[in-house]
Amino acid sequence: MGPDAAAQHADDSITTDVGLLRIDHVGVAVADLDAAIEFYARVFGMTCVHIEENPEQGVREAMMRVGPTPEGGCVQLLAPLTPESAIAKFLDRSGPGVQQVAYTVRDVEVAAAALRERGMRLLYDAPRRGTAGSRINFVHPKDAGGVLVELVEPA
Ligand code: V0V
Repeated sequence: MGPDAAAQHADDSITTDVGLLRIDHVGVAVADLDAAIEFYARVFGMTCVHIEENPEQGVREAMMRVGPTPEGGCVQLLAPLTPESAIAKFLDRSGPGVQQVAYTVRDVEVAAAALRERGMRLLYDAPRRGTAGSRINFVHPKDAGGVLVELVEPA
């Protein structure tokens, strides 16, 4: 058994599959949403397929489709709605750039429980509302190698 397999078998009590299906989107913090939409369309040829305000998350966001079909995935542009929002804080600390990596999951509650079982801190006790009626939760970046990981169960 190689080191990877050994690590996998280190705790036989962990049995629940996290249920990742694919990369849902990569989230990028921006100061000006309209300017960022124009930039990603003009420079990379991406198409804006959805714009939404999410007051609970403190964001105005745009989904930019990569490539001609939905299988290409999306970049999510995230602009702060208020100075207290997570995105405003991120911009103050790090400037514009990648703020999160989001995975589509079969069931966000199952995924969260499976990750808690593996010692990860989930930010919410229960899923909250994300883009287009999805249900979302996050793994704290300090538990995931410095990456804010979002779990997305589509509507
Ligand atoms: C903070 N840190 C990060 C980070 N944010 N590291 C990597 N990526 C990030 N995005 C680091 C930071 O540099 C500090 O490192 C440490 O974490 C501070 O931890 P903290 O005091 O808990 O930090 P806060 O108060 O800045 O909060 C960070 C968290 C917050 C992740 C807890 O941003 C949050 O609640 N995020 C989840 C909600 C969210 O991001 N909403 C916007 C997207 P040092 O200095 O200690 O080393 S909304 C969305 O995605 C939607 C609607 C959707 O997809 O549908």
